[in-house]
Amino acid sequence: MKKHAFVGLVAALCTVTMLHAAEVKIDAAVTHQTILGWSVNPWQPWMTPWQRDRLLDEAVNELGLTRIRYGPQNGSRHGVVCWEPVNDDDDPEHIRWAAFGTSEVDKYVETWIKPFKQRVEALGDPFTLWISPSFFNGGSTGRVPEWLVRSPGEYVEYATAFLLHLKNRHGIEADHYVICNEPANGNLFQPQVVGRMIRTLGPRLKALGLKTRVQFPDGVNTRVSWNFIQALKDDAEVWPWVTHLSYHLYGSKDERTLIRDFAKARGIPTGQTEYMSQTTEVLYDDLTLADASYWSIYGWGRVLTVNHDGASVRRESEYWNFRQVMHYVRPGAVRIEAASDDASLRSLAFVHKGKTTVVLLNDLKDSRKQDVTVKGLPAGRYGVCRTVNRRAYEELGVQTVAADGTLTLPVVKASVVTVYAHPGGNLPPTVTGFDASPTFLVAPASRVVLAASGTDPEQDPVTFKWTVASQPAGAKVQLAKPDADTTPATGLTVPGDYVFTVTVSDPTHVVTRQVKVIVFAKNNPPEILDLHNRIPITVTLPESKTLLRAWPNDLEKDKWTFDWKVMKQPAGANVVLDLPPRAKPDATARVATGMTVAGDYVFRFEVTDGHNTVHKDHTVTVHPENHPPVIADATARIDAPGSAALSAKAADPDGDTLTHWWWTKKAPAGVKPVFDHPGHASTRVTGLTAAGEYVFTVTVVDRTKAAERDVKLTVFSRRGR
Ligand SMILES: [Ca+2]
Ligand SMILES: [Ca+2]
Ligand SMILES: [Ca+2]
Ligand SMILES: [Ca+2]
Repeated sequence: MKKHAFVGLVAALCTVTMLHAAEVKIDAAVTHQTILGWSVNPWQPWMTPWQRDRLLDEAVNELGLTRIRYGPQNGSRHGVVCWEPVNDDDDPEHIRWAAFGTSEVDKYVETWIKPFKQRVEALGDPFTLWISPSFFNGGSTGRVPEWLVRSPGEYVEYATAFLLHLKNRHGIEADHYVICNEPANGNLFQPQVVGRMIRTLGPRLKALGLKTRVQFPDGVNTRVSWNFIQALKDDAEVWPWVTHLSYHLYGSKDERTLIRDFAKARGIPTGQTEYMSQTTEVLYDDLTLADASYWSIYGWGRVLTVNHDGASVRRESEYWNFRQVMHYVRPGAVRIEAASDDASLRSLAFVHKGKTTVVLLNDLKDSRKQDVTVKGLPAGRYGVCRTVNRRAYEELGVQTVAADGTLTLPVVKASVVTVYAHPGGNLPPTVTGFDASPTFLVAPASRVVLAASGTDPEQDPVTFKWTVASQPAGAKVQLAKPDADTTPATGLTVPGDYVFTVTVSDPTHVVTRQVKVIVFAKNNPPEILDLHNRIPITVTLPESKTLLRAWPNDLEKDKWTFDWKVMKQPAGANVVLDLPPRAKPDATARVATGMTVAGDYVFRFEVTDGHNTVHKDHTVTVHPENHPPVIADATARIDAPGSAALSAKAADPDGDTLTHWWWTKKAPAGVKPVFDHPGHASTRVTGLTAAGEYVFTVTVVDRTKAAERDVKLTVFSRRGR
């Protein structure tokens, strides 16, 4: 009986194996998009330089990111300098640099862009940068100021000043510029506004000698993006400047193939540029349905987290999955056909510099353990590695593909397997973990456990050695098992920084990593990580309220309590702070009302963890009621054939800085008048090449309000004269 049962089991296993043997056919003759960049928008205001380095080593060298998203600061965040908080002056053709928040940009460039770029280029890959400003009416960025949205001249100054500062001060040129992050999603950037900005920005970028071109439209989802593309598809003045079609995925994902086909017809790459719920499924769909060339991590979401301890960085759920693609598929790689005959096993293949990489994604709900035969591989040696259930990746050894181009691999459920061309020789081991637990100590605690892990492409034995690199004077750290991957470290008895080195070796290489543990002398006070007001950001009477927001964090996770205080308000004002409607009772946000008098209001956010109390003050300035500019006169006078002089006289009752924008409201069919200085009170307009009625409009804008005046001009044909 027993014997028969055993035979039966073997037979069943064989049947299972037979049934579940998928085949993936690689066809390098069928090529799709070229991969151009893996993007991220680095941001971690609380990290230390040590953590920044650790984060970027992981993000660039290991995960494989190559591209940064960054944008001008808008809003009123405590301690953050905005890019152009008020219009710099009355001339969009003149940059008054003192009015721009260059220090914030400098800090960002030094903290993130330069060290990131240096790491990408050290790998021999192209670094790329895209700029994306946000103007959410209800968000922390605040609604776009009137002078910025009503004058393409001012908008273009805002954008080009940013790009020029990056280039002239830091030698960094952005590759792409987005007019507005998620246009029409709770902001004023409808398709015609975006179109107007592109038409003005494009020629200016060229005139300034900038290589930056427009990324469009970065809609909140594929439907919105497609609608923007459709709205501007016939605008011949827009498309010469657009070099990247992009979309987010919040909502409809169904228009990816439409965007792909439109982009293909115009020879433009596509990209998925933001989504907070990234998975391998989304990555696969973006690469295969949209033919995405650019793909983005939002923030460090789902890949890496900087802990608040000043020393450690944590890998998140999708880190290892995405590494299976990004680490191996580098900018320049061309996606080629990789057809799987099993819907539960998705496959991707790429060719780069003559080398083929294959990724098998066996991590759908209905995926199962099976042998997979890959056909069509160029003969040669291949490294095979995988991650299972999002755990640290492991090398599975080197395989040789013979002239038949076939490789059969056992593939387990919930795994992502990468087959990469082995460069020959012997490769060093990869360190897949080097961490302390806990990640920090508060005296008198004095013990941590250090743990490292590694994997070797040739499956050489990997050995570990832990040493103490530095410790505070007077400390005598002991490592219980320094030759093991994991060892307790005791004797961290003196507050300060402890740095441990782990040496990870195969028989021919030595790789080192460092782990820092900070021992704090006593409990840490809470940190106020964010403090700002919004809705509106800038309060102008008769508006008299705003929303205050704060975000504290406590390192030891002590229970904290907070208090808001009004520290200062103008005489006659009577500010009241209330919990926002529908907010949870313990929410930190407050609605401030009763700001009925112009002047500065100072709000204090105070937080205590029972041991320490800290606070930050935030000033909200309430501006007096604003009166729109008054246009006293506007004239047009023909001064030469096909040319006219336009002039406006405007004043502001409050003495605000005014900016002008001249545009053509009406012209005979086919005529495109050109303004010398559309942003000046007086400008010449040329190109009035046909007889007929022209209407030129001047828009004059102060801080929050605009006035407009039409000027009519009739051009007669010579015969008519
Ligand atoms: Ca300006
Ligand atoms: Ca200016
Ligand atoms: Ca090795
Ligand atoms: Ca005014």
